[in-house]
Amino acid sequence: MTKRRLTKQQRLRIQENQAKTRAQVNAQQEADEYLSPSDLGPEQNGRVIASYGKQVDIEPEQRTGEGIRRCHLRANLPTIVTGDRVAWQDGEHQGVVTSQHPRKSELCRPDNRGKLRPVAANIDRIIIVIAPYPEPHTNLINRYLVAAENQSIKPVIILNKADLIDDNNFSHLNNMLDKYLKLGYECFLVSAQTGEGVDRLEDYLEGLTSVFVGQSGVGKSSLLNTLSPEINTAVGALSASKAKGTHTTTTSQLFHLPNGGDVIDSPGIREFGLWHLDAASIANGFIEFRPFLGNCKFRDCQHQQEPGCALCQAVEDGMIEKERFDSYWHIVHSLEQGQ
Ligand SMILES: Nc1nc2c(ncn2[C@@H]2O[C@H](COP(=O)(O)OP(=O)(O)O)[C@@H](O)[C@H]2O)c(=O)[nH]1
Ligand SMILES: [Mg+2]
Ligand SMILES: [Zn+2]
Repeated sequence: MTKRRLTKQQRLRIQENQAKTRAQVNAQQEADEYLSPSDLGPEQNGRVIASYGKQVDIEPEQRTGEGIRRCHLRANLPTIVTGDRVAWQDGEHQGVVTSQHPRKSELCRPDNRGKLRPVAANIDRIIIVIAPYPEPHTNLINRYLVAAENQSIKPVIILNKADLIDDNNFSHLNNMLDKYLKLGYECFLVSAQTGEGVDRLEDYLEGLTSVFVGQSGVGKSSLLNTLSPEINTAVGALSASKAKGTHTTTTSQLFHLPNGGDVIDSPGIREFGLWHLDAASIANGFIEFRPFLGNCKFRDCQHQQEPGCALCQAVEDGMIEKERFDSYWHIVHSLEQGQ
């Protein structure tokens, strides 16, 4: 077959047609956007279960998994993210989000320029998953805790792979969890493999919106899969489409657990906690430091060996564990080195 070359005129006509099609699509979108309120259904409340930048999927309130509608966003709305509660109106082709309800909490991460941007909203718990293997590092756990505390979202520690606890690692893990329990953190023991503790975890998650974070290999995928098999399939597809650069990718998705409770998940959220924080925020994220912060002799105290440092004194008096104070320093230094 001979390859047909297009004349200049034919090429122009094709371009013209493409431009026309694009204009029609844009006009339809604009028409949708400027539908008068009378063309739209009554205002109702809903929750964003996926966000695609200029569009979102909304689930009507009280209708779990039903009546999900793609909506565009009225101009001048603040950034709308997965988990947001909004007012919206349904339309013929699409709905319209008309306002955002106040957020209870937000999970933010820095963008390319270092400015914090919300990636998910209205989260009740950050579930930090650890396991006997890969061995849990307290510095990493503390870093997740600090990140959660700075976003004012309650962190919980889950030790997964309980089936791998043996005589060799028992006392180390027990001591570690004991210290976190004494600081007031809730801890759970589960095994995604044997199902041990999973019922208790399901009960705990009921009525809450949670995110799961933690080092690679601790069993986040396995746990989420045990709780709701749809999550990993969807999140896997999400990261695959991101790798391909598909532009309809959502930043995160909200999933309902069969027994009640919601999980917001995305590859980006699983990495939460490894982002930059300044020294003051890090100190503030060590909850037992809080009563002493602001009591140092020098207002700009670096809590090193300055005279009159309230934190150093608290460590000396046994009010703050030396290990946590050292960990504070470790995190400050590692972040200074951009890690
Ligand atoms: N023994 C045991 N292995 C587990 C458990 N949960 C997950 N694993 C294994 O740990 C590895 C990492 O799990 P994965 O879910 O991919 O971890 P993720 O990187 O945190 O998502 C896999 O080989 C899992 O089969 C568990 O409760 N017990
Ligand atoms: Mg995984
Ligand atoms: Zn100080």
